[in-house]
Amino acid sequence: MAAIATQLPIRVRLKRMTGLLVGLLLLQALIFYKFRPTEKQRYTRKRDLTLNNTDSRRESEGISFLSFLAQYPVKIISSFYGNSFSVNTSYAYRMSDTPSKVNSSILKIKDSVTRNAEGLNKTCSIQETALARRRMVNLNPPSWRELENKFKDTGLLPGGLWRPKNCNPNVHVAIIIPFRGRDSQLRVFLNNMIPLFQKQNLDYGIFVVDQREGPPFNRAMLMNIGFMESSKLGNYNCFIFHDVDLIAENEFNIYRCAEKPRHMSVLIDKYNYKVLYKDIFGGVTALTREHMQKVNGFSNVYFGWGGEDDDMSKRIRDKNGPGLSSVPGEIGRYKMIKHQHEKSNPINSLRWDLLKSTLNMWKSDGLSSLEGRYSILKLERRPLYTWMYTDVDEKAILWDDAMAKYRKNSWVQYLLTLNHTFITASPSISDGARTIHSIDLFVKSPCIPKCLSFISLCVISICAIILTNL
Ligand code: UDH
Ligand code: MN
Repeated sequence: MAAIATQLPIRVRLKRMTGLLVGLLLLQALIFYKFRPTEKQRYTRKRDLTLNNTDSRRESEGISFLSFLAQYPVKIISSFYGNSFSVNTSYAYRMSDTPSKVNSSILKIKDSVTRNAEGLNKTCSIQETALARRRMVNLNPPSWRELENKFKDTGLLPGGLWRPKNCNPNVHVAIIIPFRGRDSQLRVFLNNMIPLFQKQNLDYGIFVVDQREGPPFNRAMLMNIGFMESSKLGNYNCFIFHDVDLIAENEFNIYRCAEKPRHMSVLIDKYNYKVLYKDIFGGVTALTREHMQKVNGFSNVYFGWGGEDDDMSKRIRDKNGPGLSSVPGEIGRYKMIKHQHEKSNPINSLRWDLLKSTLNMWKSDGLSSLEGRYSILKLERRPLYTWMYTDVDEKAILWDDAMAKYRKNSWVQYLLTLNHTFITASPSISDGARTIHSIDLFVKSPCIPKCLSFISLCVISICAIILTNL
């Protein structure tokens, strides 16, 4: 075969090879599509879990089942007391592998700024002549060492808190940054924004709410968490929710709250300094404690990109809501640090449906449904900001009754089975004296799709090597 092939002109051989390679790739795509793993196959089944129960009365109450499950590292998020599990049903469980909560009250620090006599009586004001309408922004990220050196003599307190010395502020501003894996953007943000906050004579603290890896990013819930947790650390009365990649260009954009919730990032360079749509409320927004309480904060159910800001816009514009205001465009000018779209923040395909329910759901979804659905894994007073490392319990949020109508949605299903374990209880066999339940515990096995693509790539490469030798 090889001998015949070498006699063929090179052009014919190349043509033949490309044809075959394309054919093989198509075949691979076909095989991949045909044999793609089903949801069940993506899980490894643990067969050792069989429950032989002899106490059928307790069994029917579900008690033995629960105590049996207690041996395993799973946390039950749906109870099924009373409702026997003798039918084929799937329940979602979450591994309870999160470290214990941090007691944030021990980290509370006192106001350690000593003001002079004059400062004690004077309320803080802003020296407008010092402000620039077009400031120079520097989008190159400095190192952490450079940053800490730059600000070390500005009177920052641990955790990045700062207060003016010569006056008595009546507004206490918490800057809340929803965050995950954008270290260099955070450095650019601090480098540009700390000088602005200090120039504006703000009494402020910066809180970076960092979502632990796992479920898709949940920007709005992180902002709720920042609101709750920063309130435990200081008496903040104005909350500015701030994307880490937005840098203010006009120093007259004062970081204070207004009578109505305020949209601050009105014109962004990425969108050619155009307002994207009416009533937009994303990017940088300022709300007082009262505003937040009145609308029950942000929604917690928006995992992935999109929708959460429009949900808040609807909450505040509701007929009994506090209303929406925005700074004039010329003042609300921002640069967005260039970035890619993260895989861990996929577009939320459920967002349009969720937005239709905002006005029915807001009372039960928000600050009032936050408790017990997140944990603060670490809380650190870093030199330039307070770091809140947070774990969001997506199963607990999505298993809420209010979300029941969306349970069949593929996005919700994906989130509920993500990286976690679920259990199938198969029909029980009862011989009168004892009931046998066979319970399958499925643990996600990420290997199957990966192995498949690896194997098919190997096959393609081997074929290609053989073909080039034809
Ligand atoms: N974020 C992270 N890590 C992530 C994803 C998001 O820290 O992996 C934070 C970060 O603060 C970021 C913010 O969430 O600035 C918003 O995410 P994004 O920068 O990916 O969003 P994008 O720039 O959207 O695409 C800006 C809003 C545009 C229009 C509003 C439509 N409703
Ligand atoms: Mn962005």
